Amino acid sequence: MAFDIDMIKTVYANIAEKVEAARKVVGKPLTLSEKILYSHLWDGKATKAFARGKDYVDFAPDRVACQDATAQMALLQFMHAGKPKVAVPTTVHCDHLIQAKVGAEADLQRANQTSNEVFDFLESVSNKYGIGFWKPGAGIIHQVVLENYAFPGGMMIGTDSHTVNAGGLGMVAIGVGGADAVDVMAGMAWELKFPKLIGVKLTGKLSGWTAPKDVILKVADILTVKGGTGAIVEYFGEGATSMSCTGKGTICNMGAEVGATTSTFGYDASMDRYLRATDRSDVADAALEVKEHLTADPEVYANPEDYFDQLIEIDLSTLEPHLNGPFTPDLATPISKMGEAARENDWPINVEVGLIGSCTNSSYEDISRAASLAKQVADKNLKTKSEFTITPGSEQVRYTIERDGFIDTFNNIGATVFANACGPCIGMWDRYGDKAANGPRNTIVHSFNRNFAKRADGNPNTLAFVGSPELVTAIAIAGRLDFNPVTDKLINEEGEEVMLDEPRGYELPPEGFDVEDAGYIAPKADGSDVVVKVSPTSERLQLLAPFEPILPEQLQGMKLLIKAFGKCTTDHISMAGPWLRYRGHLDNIANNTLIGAVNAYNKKTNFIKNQLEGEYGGVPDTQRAYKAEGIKTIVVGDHNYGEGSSREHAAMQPRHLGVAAVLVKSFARIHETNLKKQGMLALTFANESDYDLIQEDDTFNFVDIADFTPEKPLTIEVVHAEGTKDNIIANHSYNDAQIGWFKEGSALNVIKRENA
Ligand code: MIC
Ligand code: SF4
Repeated sequence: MAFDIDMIKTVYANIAEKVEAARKVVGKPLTLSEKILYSHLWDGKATKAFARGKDYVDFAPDRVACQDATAQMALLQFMHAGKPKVAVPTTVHCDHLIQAKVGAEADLQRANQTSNEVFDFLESVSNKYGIGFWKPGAGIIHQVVLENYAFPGGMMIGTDSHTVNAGGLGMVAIGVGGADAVDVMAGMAWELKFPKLIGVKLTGKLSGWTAPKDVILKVADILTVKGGTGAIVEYFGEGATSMSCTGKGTICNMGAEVGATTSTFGYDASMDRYLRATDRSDVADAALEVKEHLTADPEVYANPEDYFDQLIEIDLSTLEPHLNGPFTPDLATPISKMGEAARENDWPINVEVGLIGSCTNSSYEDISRAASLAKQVADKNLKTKSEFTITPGSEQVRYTIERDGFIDTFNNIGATVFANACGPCIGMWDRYGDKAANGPRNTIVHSFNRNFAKRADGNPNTLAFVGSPELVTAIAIAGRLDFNPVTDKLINEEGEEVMLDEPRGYELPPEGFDVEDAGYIAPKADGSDVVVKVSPTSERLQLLAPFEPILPEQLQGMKLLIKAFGKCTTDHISMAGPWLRYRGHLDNIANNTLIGAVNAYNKKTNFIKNQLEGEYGGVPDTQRAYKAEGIKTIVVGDHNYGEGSSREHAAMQPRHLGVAAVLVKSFARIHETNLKKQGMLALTFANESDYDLIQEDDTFNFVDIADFTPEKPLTIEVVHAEGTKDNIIANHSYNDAQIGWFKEGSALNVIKRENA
């Protein structure tokens, strides 16, 4: 039986009426995305149509999920909300804090020792506030959510950007910062700008070496890392319905890499099969009864150009396997062109490690198809040239693939099976000990989703390419980046030329899924007597103190902290890997603030001018020096600033250290909201080229901040060292409520006051 089946049944009981009301106000047939959005309005049935990309709307999501690295900050904030229990079903998943080193068992044991304090904290907070707890080793949040909680037509939020994975089961699932999760857990409305809609029509059918992963690698090529910003991507067509539910999950998962708010697919038979295979026939039966509301109206998919803001068409029958990278997930190369591209760009051809699994690609289908290749190594007398690792997405998947012999098959090619956790995907891969920073230039291929510099192993000289698990396995066998399994032969141990047969697998386990201990711990019905312990001397956890409002007079005479050059993702602003250990301790983690950002004036990282002394130093130290003098600062950046993770640390750390404003060419959605929630100014250049006016010794005055109003740009007077001045116009997207967060110091301060 499914978790929270009553909640799901209530959603379905009201859906017909809500969709009908929406159709009336919108005045035309509806996309699936609109049906889900309009049936989750905080105010009940729709009474007016919303302008896409413009109107802020209050929603009522059905559930919340948090992972360990972000849950700490989310729950530390929730503890201030003054509520005895979470208002909607919520879960916490321990997955990010487990380092991959030798293999599942030993790594898990080590994590349980080193992060014991944090896991205990999360378990006790969960127990107190009625939150379901998935212990370390249970699996990666998004895989566990897909297997247990996602349901067609539902809406959820999660404190991780890949929450969008649940779109594979026809949800609108959105990644948010912890402060947004607090709103929903506290029983309040959750606000989102009504998204634009991008339609992706999939014609043809996948076959041979091409996998669902290649669809999203291609979409990333088309849309780039910011092309989906502010939009929901809705997939449809025969190529969509002929694909597995978990394959759809992969596509939705990596929608985060194009900046999309989320991605989704209409309900179809693959979802029915997946729900039943994961022991949720009750949800499948209930969904069947309302199935016309769980996909778009037929007119929409017949004439998509009339309903979507942008339309993309991909023919799966001609789609080639791709590898995207290095250093950015949208640099797509079809495998047939990889040899040429690698030579042109001087990418090392030799592949050192192939890594499969992660939240993106560890379905039974993925693993069984990859195993069918691994099996050929022995059958064809080959030798695997690269190292090979697997990180299963959940204990249920791991248990089942072990039972079915796939782990043995991988072991036969010398694989290492890591714990069911994020591990190498988030820099929790101890590949070089303490030598990562100066590691050798090398190439790896993986089936994860992100490949920013240092992301996997902390080595800035590792070039990571993203591909399907099948392609990664084939490349690991060949040991070469330019190996095209569709056309190329390998030489086996007998000196004979052999080709790999196309991968084959099973959509779902023929014998069904199985697991002994899935790793779930239910909370107490009444947790009021549970005491949450945080030691005042802990270096891992620190209770939060409310932020003081930033006053208009503090926004005069501000200094430039850093003008960031080029890509500045949340990994650059608040690095993961070794720093994950401080995710519950704001002051300690603040010591990594912006250390990955490139200083536009000298192209160095973590080396900026301290305007008080005239000396150069690290970003956190310099910022702490300004803070000691009571001087507020501003961070300047390029396009898509804050791309990547949902981690609100990237906003809270600068806030804690005294940064008051961030002025950039454009923002990634989650990060912009995170800055607003923490009571900061998130601004964009009205005129992008004004970025070039900013100089290293500048002082900033927010001349009209007293008149901070929606829709009205702010003027910043920039005073250069030699005394000349420029006036810069800064746009913002704050509405009245968000200006209220700024004025009161943070969104949490507002909640606290309202609940007092
Ligand atoms: C990621 O993939 O970058 C993460 C780690 O899962 C993050 C969350 C985090 O920083 O804790 C995300 O994607 O939101
Ligand atoms: Fe974990 Fe990587 Fe998935 Fe993020 S993308 S949840 S780090 S496996």
